[in-house]
Amino acid sequence: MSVPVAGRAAPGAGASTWHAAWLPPAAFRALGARNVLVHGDGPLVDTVLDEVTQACARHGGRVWHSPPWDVDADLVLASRAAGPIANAAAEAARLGATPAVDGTGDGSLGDEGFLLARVDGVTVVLADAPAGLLYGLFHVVRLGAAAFDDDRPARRHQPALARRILDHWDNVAVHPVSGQVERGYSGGSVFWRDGAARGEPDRIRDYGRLLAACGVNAVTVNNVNVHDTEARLLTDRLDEVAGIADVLRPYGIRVHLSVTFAAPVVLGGLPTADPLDDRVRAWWAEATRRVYRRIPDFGGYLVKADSEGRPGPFAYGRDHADGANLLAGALAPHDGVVRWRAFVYDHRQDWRDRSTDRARAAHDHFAPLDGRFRDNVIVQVKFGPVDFQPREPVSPVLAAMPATRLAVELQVTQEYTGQQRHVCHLGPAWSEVLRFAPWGAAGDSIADVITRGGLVAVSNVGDDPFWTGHPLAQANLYAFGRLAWDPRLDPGAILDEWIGLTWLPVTMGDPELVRRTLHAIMDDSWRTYERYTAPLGVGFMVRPGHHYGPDVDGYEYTPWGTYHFADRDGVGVDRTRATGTGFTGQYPQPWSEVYESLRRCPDDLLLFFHHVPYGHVLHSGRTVIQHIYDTHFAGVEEVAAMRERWRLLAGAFEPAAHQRVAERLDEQLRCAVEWRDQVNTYFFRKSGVPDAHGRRIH
Ligand code: GCW
Repeated sequence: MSVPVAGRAAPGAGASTWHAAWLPPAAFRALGARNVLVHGDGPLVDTVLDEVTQACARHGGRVWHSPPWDVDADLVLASRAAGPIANAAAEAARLGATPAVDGTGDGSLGDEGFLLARVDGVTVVLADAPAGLLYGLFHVVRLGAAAFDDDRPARRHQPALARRILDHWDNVAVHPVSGQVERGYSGGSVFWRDGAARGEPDRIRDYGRLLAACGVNAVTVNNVNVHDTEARLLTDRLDEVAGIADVLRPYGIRVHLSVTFAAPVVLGGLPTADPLDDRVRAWWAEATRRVYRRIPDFGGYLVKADSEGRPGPFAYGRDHADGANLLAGALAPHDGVVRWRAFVYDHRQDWRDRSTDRARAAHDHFAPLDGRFRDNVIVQVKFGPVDFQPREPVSPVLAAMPATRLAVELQVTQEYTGQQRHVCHLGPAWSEVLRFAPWGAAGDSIADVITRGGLVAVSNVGDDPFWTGHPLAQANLYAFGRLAWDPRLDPGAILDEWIGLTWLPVTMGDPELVRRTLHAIMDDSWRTYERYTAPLGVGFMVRPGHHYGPDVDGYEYTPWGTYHFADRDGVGVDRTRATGTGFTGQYPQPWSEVYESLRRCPDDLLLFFHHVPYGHVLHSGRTVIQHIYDTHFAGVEEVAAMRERWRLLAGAFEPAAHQRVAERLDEQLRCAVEWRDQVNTYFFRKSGVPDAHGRRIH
């Protein structure tokens, strides 16, 4: 039987109500059955030691931390700073592995890196800093028995990005519109409930542990829409933030806070929040000093300003650089950063005005400011120019600010990708973004662009027993962490890791069948979702407000700037320089030309960039209208097939997990049918063009 083991995942404690996700005790079997020597000291090394101790207690191995080391170790986890090990074989292994560190790069493993080597029958993990040892430990867990293969070559592992951050859109107080977690589909918040900190450190600790095991090293504990209660986390409610920081620290995770730009007014009683006002500057400096006094390793602030009604520098005639630099100045003495979101656009647009283009907004606002931001400002850019749609081009802002630290923001919470009721495995989508080369194949990729800023995502976690509502949505969280650690990883291989860690063969049965089935359901599920929703990159067509399910014209005549412009002749948004909004001009070559050209524009983004007649022939050889019909029929069939596949696994899992996914697949199919019928009917009625295959359209 293959089971994601229920029960408390963290070492030591008894059973609880949430699942172990990708760290069930059985995942530690290979490591826990061995003799393990841990060499080094400090809080994170203690975490390593705890983990190993629990694993060995469970699986029959033994652990040593201090002399006498009368052991033939199978695994040595050693901090290099701790010096020689007074055990001949372990020391020989340590020394044997060392040249592989010294021989490459700058001879250092950095703050978070580690070396994994196999020397004379001993597996060795070396690190220069305790966090590296922790990541090395989790890598050994990930490898399982393979970590002990004699032919394993020595390999250094270092994260490509130093900042790997999850933002929680969690409210402290339940908000009348957005609830406890804005765009949350996994129950309540793991941090807050009904206006107060939940005070459940076990669960937060388990969360931190899961995050560390996939590489995440920072968490923002409250929503970017900072309401009145949440604003006070910065001042008189700072203890609650510190409490969370204390619990996450042993897993190498730093805490960040979303703050309101109006804080000096709403919290400090000043008459202004003008970034150039000395009183305002002094207020932020003092507030920040207090934060660091209480949380010395505090990560920094996250700000949504002049966006969707949030306060910002515009009210004082200042720009985003003035605003961001104000907070950066307060944070700089403490080595903190401010992440300033580039998600700025006019949400009170007139739909009649074809010249305003929401896609242009971030670049229009931010590109001219390149070079003006202080060093500890990170401009955080949503991956696409509009808003986390299933398919968007990569934001041109990412190619327009070479003198600014940039981070990409992804959305793990599935606001626009099925709200964790639909299987939509996003690893492949994110991988495309990270590999995108804005200056052409020979130039840097997005992963290179964000080296100094990092990768950020909106978390999909809540207090749901499966953490993510849909048990298979855990894979998105895992994939985010792994891609942030190494953006070149293959998303299929990441999914395979997650499957191997999470769905463990516990007694009997056919783990390979489970693995194959999960791949068959998940690998292409993002494209399946795309097929039955808005076509060819045009986006939205979701129900306004909650954003679930189809409503083709739901946003068409609204102020939000998310239109498709379908009429009887054609569909799509003309964003060309020649005849449209000029958005294509925000890209460098070659994309500026590729997107501008009707002939060269990739099919999957055609309607994002061009308004075309229904009879326009795609590269695929099909007309746009026939593509719409075909993909919508195909998408539904694919979901039906997913559901069948899952059904075949009944009995292979703990019933609760199987049932939860089964119910959601029922809903996904219902919803996909709804999408298919509304979209196909809408375009049939608009265009009058029948389906070439005569299928039923209403
Ligand atoms: O997509 C929109 C969401 C809002 C969110 C906003 C943002 C937190 O619908 O709920 O607000 O993006 O990213 O700020």
